Amino acid sequence: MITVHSEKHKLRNSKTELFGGELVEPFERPSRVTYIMDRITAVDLGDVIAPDDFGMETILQIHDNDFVEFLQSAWNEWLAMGYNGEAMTTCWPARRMAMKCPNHIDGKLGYYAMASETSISEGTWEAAYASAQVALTGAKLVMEGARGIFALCRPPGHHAAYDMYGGYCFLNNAAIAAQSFLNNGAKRVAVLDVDFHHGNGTQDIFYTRDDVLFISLHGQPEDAFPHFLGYVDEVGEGAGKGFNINYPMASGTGFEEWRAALLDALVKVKDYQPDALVISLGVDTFENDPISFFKLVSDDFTTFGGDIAGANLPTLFVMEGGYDIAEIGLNTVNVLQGFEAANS
Ligand code: SP5
Ligand code: ZN
Repeated sequence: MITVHSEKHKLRNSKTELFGGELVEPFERPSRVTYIMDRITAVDLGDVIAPDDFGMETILQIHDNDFVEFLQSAWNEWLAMGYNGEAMTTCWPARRMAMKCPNHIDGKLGYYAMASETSISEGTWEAAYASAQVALTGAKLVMEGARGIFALCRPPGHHAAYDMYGGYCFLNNAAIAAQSFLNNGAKRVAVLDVDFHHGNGTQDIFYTRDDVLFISLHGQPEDAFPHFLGYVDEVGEGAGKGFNINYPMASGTGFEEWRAALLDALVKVKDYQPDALVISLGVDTFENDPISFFKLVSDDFTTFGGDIAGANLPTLFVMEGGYDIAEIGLNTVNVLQGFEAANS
């Protein structure tokens, strides 16, 4: 399998994440990609290629223009204030407050943030842009006939909504890839999100649309980030009704139960008859993940890669989360190898 990878991910190297009331080194850090690349090389998964540059067009079909401009200017606006730390929000438009974007960077951060753990740092925009180009390049290779492609996106994307960043995400790479399939002739695209966390951003972006089926398997919102979306009764709206499906699961969920949800989801994917399948691939479902509560073991990732291959669809894997850094390479590449073995 070909991997698309950009060195520019390293430009996203924030020093601070708000966790447990402290500023800690972010879980979402550059070495995640180093470990994945090391494993790709070690098992000789296939060629690794740099992305093309497709510009802003598809990004602006998915995201609000003012939001994208905010991402581009936020770091400099923050620096201009003379602050010493990285840019993070301390306020929000909470219930019954005005939904108007303020002028001051402190207000803008609150307006566009869906969570405050994620600092905006120097180079964040450049890395997020490159990550979206990795996804777009992967989509192009699938459209040209590849059965499976790995878009090694970093920073991740599935928490980024039409006009919100957070959860370590800035641009929604999976949504941008799905839109790119549609722009180039696909009639329908399915996005299946297997990251531990609910893909609130992807759900938000496609909630009223019937040309993208969104399905997410995740820790139940009562107990897991992003906490405010991901319930079973969120089924889509208007034309999108019936095209959003959530599988929230409890703390301690192991592979048997998780796989039953996956197989159910894959039946719904097949019934939809999409022209392409995008997998939002997070491996934070792993038993030793430091911020999650599912109990998958490394061999389970191989098994479910094979299950995904069983859908027999042109498939783009888009990297999302996974924070047990020592095992992230093994678990991620196991999915891709499981997919390839089932296809051969
Ligand atoms: C892409 C992705 O996986 N983003 C995840 C962002 C999660 N950020 C908030 C984490 C809060 C975790 N609290 C867990 C407590 C564990 N004891
Ligand atoms: Zn996650």
